[in-house]
Amino acid sequence: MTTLYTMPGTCSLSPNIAVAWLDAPVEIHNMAYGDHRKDAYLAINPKAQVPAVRFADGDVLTEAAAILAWLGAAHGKGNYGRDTVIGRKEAEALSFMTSEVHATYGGHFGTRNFAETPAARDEVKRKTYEKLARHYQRMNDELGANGGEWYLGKRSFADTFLYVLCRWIDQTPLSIDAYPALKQHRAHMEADAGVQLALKRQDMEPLG
Ligand SMILES: N[C@@H](CCC(=O)N[C@@H](CS)C(=O)NCC(=O)O)C(=O)O
Repeated sequence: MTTLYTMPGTCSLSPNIAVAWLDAPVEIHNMAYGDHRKDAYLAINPKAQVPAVRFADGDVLTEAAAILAWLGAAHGKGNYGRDTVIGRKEAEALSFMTSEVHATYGGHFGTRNFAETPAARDEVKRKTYEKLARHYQRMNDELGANGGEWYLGKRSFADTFLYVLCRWIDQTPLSIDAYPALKQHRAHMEADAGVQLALKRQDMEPLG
């Protein structure tokens, strides 16, 4: 059996939604927060991060964008080919969301990794939220320009990662209210049966 490892609240929700959308034969193993640092999981992913996929032969795939690319290729029934405009744009959007926006969240979730004194940490946070605001504005504008329903104008895995980012904003001083297209997208995602199933499998609730 192929297994996707997740933890509540984390970006692993993105491939979890993709599994639900594709009805892919992938078991969801939702760990309690902290289990990712225990030996059993470190043997699977020594980076101590989710998501990770373990295949029946023991091979392991990590990194959300790579897992989504594999899911589309293996289980997308021809709808997730990269050699199409949407396929190329999806790869671009997922790289941006994971390597730029998610990485910027390091200054919020892991401020201590960037500065030692309380004053320096405050500065890191201030700069982090300034940068995140620019990222959210960019994504809001992109979504709006593409019609407002799906990030790329048509449903893609970019929507699954965008939803994660639009949940995390509530943990920052920024507000989803400042980004009307993103706010509408978040509500739209929460009305989706696949998203609801993934949330349940990951022991999470819609934000409403
Ligand atoms: N570059 C990785 C980042 C994965 C990552 O940062 N995962 C977070 C959850 S969103 C994690 O597992 N953090 C471990 C922790 O909180 O200690 C990816 O895109 O998959």
